[in-house]
Amino acid sequence: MKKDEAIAIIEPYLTKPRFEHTLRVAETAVKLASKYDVSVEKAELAAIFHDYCKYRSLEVMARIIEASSLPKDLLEYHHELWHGPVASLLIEQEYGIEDQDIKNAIYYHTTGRANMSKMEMVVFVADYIEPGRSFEGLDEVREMAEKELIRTTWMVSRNTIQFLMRKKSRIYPDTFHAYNDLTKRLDGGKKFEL
Ligand code: DGI
Ligand code: FE
Ligand code: FE
Repeated sequence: MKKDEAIAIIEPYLTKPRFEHTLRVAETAVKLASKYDVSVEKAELAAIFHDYCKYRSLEVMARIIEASSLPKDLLEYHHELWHGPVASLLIEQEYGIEDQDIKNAIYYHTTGRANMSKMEMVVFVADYIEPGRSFEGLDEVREMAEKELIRTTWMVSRNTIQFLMRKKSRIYPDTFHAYNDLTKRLDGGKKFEL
């Protein structure tokens, strides 16, 4: 699918600020993809669709999760976690997008997971650092994004968990799996770190 076609598909489903966020995530993902040597076209398409289901009704998303192969434990966690997995399913059903790299980048863009691919990291990081964002500690993450993809992804994962814990939110297992796995990849798999 061409970029312009994808943009025309998602626009009616999003608010204006969310649409603009999406375009900035796509631009950021393109830059990261070319820097870190993953397919620019796939990263761009994944970014364009990453929040495709952000504003679907909770009832409809819950029904899709129940009726599909998506993990049912999603329903026990915040509905904010549903839009990525649901979008990865719907883009295949509705537009025939079968590419697993694209689908995984969309699926895991909110939580991350263990063993993230470079494509998954590119979209996960782009969503966090796009120029419209203003999180605490973002300058440090943006600087790192110029240098090291795994360390950058680790910072995003750590910051997200810290933010969620401060809010006393429940944290989905994949969110922790991402952090643990990235920590291991950074420290070379040392076994006895506290
Ligand atoms: O869709 P966006 O707003 O662009 O960004 P997103 O899909 O990365 O994240 C949506 C929200 O989900 C964000 O506030 C962080 C939150 N989140 C990420 N992991 C978890 C989580 N919320 C809960 N409750 N549990 C998680 O594990
Ligand atoms: Fe999202
Ligand atoms: Fe987003």
